[in-house]
Amino acid sequence: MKTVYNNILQSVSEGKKQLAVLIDPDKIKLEGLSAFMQKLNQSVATHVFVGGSTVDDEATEALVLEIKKHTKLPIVLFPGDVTQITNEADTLLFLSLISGTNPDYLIGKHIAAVSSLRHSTLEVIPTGYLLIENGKQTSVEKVTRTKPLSRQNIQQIVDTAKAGELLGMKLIYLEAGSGALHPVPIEIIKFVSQELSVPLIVGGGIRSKKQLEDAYNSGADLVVIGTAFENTDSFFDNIKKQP
Ligand code: 1GP
Repeated sequence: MKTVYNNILQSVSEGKKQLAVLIDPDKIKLEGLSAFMQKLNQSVATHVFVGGSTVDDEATEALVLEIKKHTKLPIVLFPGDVTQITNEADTLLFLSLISGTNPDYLIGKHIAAVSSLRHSTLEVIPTGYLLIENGKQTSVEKVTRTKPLSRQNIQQIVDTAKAGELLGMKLIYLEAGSGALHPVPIEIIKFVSQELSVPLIVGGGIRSKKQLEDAYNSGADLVVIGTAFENTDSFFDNIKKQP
């Protein structure tokens, strides 16, 4: 069902903040998935994102099939590469890395994806993806061979995000990078969210409830968290559904 985007818009209009738990097929062990998903279902998470920078070809589909057995939450592909596209998910973030100038990540990979998407039932959401400097080099930077935008140059970040919206992108994603030392600064989230009329996703390096709330209070509509769950699932204690 192609409703994930409309549901995001609906939540934004109702002032409901959204949370995606990112599962990287390279990092999760399928044996532990059932217990992990049980905690996820008891949390306020609204989406499951699946993806990683470097993933074996078949791993994404196998993981999505397994996740589906455990949750009714929408499964959204957040792919590092074309090989991670699978019809088994609900939705695909069709990412354009607009903070960089590598043509592969602006149009090349998209063309390569068309043969998988032409007859697909996936909901495809064009998404402007901006990598923001976080204090260390991240996998996205290495894999895409692009430089992140400087945290100091807020206007450039705002203009890049707005350019994405004007190009027709339906979501803008501010990314500090998985395992970032510092999440995207709140000033950047504030200025970007004030400029946009499409929903704003923020992720990378968020490891505490305070950082999560800071991102929401600054204007993030949907926050993505992955690494905080990887070594321990105790982070779920911070985001339990209230009875
Ligand atoms: C990475 O934004 C996501 O693409 C989540 O980052 O793994 O640091 O939570 P973390």
